Amino acid sequence: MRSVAHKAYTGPSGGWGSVKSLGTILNREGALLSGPLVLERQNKVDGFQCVSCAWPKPAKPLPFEFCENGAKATAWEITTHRATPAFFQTHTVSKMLGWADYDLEQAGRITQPLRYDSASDRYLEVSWAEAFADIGKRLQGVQDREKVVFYSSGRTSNEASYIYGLFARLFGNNNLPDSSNMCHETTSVALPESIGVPVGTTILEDFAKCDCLFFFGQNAGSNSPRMLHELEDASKRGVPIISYNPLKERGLERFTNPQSPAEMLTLHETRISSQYHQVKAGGDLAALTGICKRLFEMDDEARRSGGQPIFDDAFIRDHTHGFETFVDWLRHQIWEDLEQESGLSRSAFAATAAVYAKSTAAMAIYGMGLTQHRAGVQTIQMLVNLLLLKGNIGKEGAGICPVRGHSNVQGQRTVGITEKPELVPFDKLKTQYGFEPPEKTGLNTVEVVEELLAGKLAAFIGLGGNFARAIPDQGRTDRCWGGLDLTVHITTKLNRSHLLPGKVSYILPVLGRTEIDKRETGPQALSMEDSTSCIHGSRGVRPPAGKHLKSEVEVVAQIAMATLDHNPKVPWEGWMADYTTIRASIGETYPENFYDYDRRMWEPGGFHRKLPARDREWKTKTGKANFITPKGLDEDSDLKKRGPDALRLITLRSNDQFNTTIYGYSDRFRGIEGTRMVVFMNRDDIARFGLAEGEEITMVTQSNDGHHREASGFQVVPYDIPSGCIGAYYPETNLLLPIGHYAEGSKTPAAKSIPITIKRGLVAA
Ligand SMILES: Nc1nc2c(c(=O)[nH]1)N[C@H]1C(S)=C(S)[C@@H](COP(=O)(O)OP(=O)(O)OC[C@H]3O[C@@H](n4cnc5c(=O)[nH]c(N)nc54)[C@H](O)[C@@H]3O)O[C@H]1N2
Ligand SMILES: Nc1nc2c(c(=O)[nH]1)N[C@H]1C(S)=C(S)[C@@H](COP(=O)(O)OP(=O)(O)OC[C@H]3O[C@@H](n4cnc5c(=O)[nH]c(N)nc54)[C@H](O)[C@@H]3O)O[C@H]1N2
Ligand SMILES: [Mo]
Repeated sequence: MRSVAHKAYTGPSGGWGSVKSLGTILNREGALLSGPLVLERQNKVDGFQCVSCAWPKPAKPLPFEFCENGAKATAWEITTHRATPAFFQTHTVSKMLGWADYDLEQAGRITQPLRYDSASDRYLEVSWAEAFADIGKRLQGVQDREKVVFYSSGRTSNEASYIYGLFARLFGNNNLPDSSNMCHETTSVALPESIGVPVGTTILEDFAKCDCLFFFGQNAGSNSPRMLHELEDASKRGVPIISYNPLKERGLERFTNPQSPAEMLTLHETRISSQYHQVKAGGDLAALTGICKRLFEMDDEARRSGGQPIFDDAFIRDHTHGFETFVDWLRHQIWEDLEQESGLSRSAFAATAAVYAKSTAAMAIYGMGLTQHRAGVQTIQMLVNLLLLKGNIGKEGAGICPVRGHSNVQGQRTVGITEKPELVPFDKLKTQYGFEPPEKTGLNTVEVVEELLAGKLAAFIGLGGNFARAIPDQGRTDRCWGGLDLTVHITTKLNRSHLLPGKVSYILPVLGRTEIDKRETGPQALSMEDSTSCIHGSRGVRPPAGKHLKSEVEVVAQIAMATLDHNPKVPWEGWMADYTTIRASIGETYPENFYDYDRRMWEPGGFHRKLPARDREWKTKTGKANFITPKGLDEDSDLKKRGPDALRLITLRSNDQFNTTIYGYSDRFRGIEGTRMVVFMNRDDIARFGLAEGEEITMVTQSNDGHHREASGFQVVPYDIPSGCIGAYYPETNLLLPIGHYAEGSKTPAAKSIPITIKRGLVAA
């Protein structure tokens, strides 16, 4: 076992630590030796879009427009390590199932298509032609078309996503779950009800114009580090940045710009947050209620004393609905309840309200700390309520800013990857392709897992991602994959999902986004949409990692052709030969957003998709922006019934991973080196349970669905986290997350509030 080394990190985010960490991975992956270093082409017009997060790429990029983690993601893809057929000859699947996630991906880029051979328990080389023909034949043979799942992870381009969604519908279902179901689906459900759009309303330029920033449950320092430049600029302008987060995250505290020689040499640090409130996990709904309630008091006092009202009366009158009901509900909330639920004092709400009251343009940024809770939808809607009180939607420098995860997760949704048929213009698909798309709502991620557990699925196709490792109840589901007739993984590197084969199983290796994708008509470009609804072109610049690799577009098209009856209206061959024709087809399906697509995607900074809420056009049922009054304040009322020993587990990312891809064992900002098997605990809780620092504990999930879930071997690390909350890394904790524990309304797994108890040692009672 790796030993824990916990030493509090005193440096800033960015800075020399960032340079050192990057050097280590570039070296290890051989990225410095394997031809031209491509980092200078990252996030540039005519270069490639970063494969890491979805933070926007500015029109006027820095000389090096990438961050430590974006560069790590590139190094990970351009690695010199290769997982060849000889590698798969050497290692059986059962043996590799025992390997750590890190070791699996360290095998390197997969070079040839592979098919599982159960007799030898190995993946063996197969030809592309054989693979496509067999997959097509087996899919054709599935009588009940509802039993096939077409998963995708949010890295896939708009072009591959569009044809993949169409393939599923031509095949006969809307089973298009995506990583977004585990991520910002809560946003996609909450925002349309509130403001009539499923995505954020801010653009990069708003940062320069805002005078107040809220930061709820997003860890910019690790997960969207390029945002630190915007935050640094805002901080230097004196903009207050108010953070709500149970953990003190270094990126939200202070930053040294690694791209500024002056800052690096003088060790200059910029403070990021001006207020930092360590809210209890799941306590944001109560905290936001407290802030709104205090604002209401202040507004009342101002009006009574003849001062300037705090609320934007004209905006509320002309643009919103539900204000009276909301205010009436606020009046009835009791301060003590709000304090108890949030773990914060009334003075914290007042401090936030005082700053907000004075602001003229405020932005609210948030991430998984809000979406992955049972009350996630209501919490996001409460954050919008706070903005609406002062007219902060559809105004320069203001708005709501969900920080998306994967680099094209938002774009996939825009071009049709969704299980919800009402989000896709079926009338357009009908005329374009001459077929009747299936009307029935497809399965989302949670529902796929439920069907998997019930033994009801026949086939699973994964366009990227690591579904089996990223989902809840990973332990229980591991045993079910073998029951499927077919599993197909379209991928770049080996991961755990590939080691859970169905009766017939394929691994199909594809080009990464950094690589040159040459077709009959020349090198091809792809496109992605960032967190601010800007669509960018992307062109690979490196030679492919192997001569047998195919593009995602080709793999999807070939499987579709092998599976579906010929339809002259669907130009699979043409799409494969020239991706501009896919963009033309996307433009036909979505003319409002994608006209002149091929030209506009190369505009510096990308082109903006139309967002009615930005222009104060409200596409909601009431025709207005809605104040939505929550049903209650509890994240998990059951937890109280479970007694004082029940804790709320937050599952987290380290600074050395991208989701289930583990780059290494160093979480510099949290002072963890050499291991990921740690549990962050408040010192009072450590004392209360009679534990010692470094002691190993077992976590046991508290659930009433009749299944026992436990995980052992987590070493106790004292940490600045509210009592009653503990933190541990994802995906090591996914076997503790029950499939039924998700956000109401969106079914996003509630990975930030798993009710658990702990036991000493390795064995749970
Ligand atoms: N380097 C790197 N970049 C990434 C990723 C990665 O793994 N590595 N993943 C990508 C993906 S897919 C996504 S979705 C994003 C994820 O990026 P984030 O949204 O930042 O996700 P997390 O790291 O899971 O945690 C979010 C933060 O929420 C806080 N938090 C937890 N519970 C609560 C709560 O109840 N209230 C509040 N206010 N805060 C809470 C945690 O302390 C943590 O700081 O990043 C993307 N970018
Ligand atoms: N407990 C807990 N669970 C969570 C979360 C959490 O915070 N806590 N977060 C959730 C979130 S926000 C997300 S987004 C999901 C992530 O779920 P996924 O998106 O399914 O998982 P990733 O780990 O991002 O997928 C990594 C794999 O993608 C493949 N890959 C990489 N690049 C490419 C490429 O260019 N093409 C193809 N075809 N494949 C490629 C590689 O094989 C790599 O192993 O996990 C969710 N699960
Ligand atoms: Mo995500």
